[in-house]
Amino acid sequence: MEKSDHIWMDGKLVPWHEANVHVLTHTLHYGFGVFEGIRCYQRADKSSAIFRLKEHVDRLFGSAKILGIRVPFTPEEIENAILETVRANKLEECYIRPIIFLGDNKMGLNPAGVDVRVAVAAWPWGAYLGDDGLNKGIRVCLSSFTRHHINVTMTRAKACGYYINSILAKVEAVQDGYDEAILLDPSGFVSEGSGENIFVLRNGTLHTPPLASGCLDGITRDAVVEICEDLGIPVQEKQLTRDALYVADEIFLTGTAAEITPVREVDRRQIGPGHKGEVTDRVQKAFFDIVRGNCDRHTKWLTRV
Ligand code: PPE
Repeated sequence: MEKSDHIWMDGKLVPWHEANVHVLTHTLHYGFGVFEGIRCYQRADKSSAIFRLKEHVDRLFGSAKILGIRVPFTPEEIENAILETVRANKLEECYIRPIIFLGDNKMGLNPAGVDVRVAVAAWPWGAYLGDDGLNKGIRVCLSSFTRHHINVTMTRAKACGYYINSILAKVEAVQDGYDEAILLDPSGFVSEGSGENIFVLRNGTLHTPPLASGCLDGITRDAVVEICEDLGIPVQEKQLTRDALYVADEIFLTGTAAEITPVREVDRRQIGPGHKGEVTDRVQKAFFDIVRGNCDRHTKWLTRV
């Protein structure tokens, strides 16, 4: 990864190499922490803006609330910490990773009395599934791993430990020669990718699984729903079966890291034209026009650095 100069830790910026924790850090042992992934884009006028900063900070605090973690900062303080981190590192475009984790002053499953700590890192991160993936589409498989049940973990939270499931699915997919994994929910309906929500086009309508499938309440997913309203593309939340993916006209994945990534193949079956479809292309263009400032729609989604 491309390093930057400073990381914000517990209230102040420290040099990248000094942003360390003790080996008995509670979250390192049990995965009980929450995090976010946010992107900052350089705009046409050369300024930089963070995409949906407030929504990401809201979800971060929501995740902490779900897990019962009391954050020793206000959402405004964390928003400012994020802006300060991007500015201090002089990054025009970057990926931002805020994390709330439990410290090292007490071990054991009951987190009562353990220090709650917060860090914000930012570094340059290009296309998550490759430039080719973004332009031509990726190859995915249905995972042998099942996405979390909504009442085993609570899937509205973006919690550290939940990602064991995503990592297992991702590693299996890559080892089997695919770019990404799609996970089914415990009832066998499509949920999402290892780190992306999914949209499926069939006969002119885009479908995306409901949150009850255990997928993350994706902020890019939400943006796509609004973008499609602008474009006049109907979107419906719908339970989708595995074979609905096979006969889809187009499929794309959405996420902060993955942005809008077309899917050209599922389980060795070509999807639609076998490259980025027309609707996917329209949604992707509209998304990049908004984040890169080539249009004046949805400027409320952008926070100037
Ligand atoms: N589902 C999962 C499981 C997920 O991790 C993400 C984001 C999404 C959906 C899309 O959500 P949103 O970013 O709000 O549109 N995954 C983050 C972590 C990726 C990583 O490899 O780390 C991200 O995209 O930042």
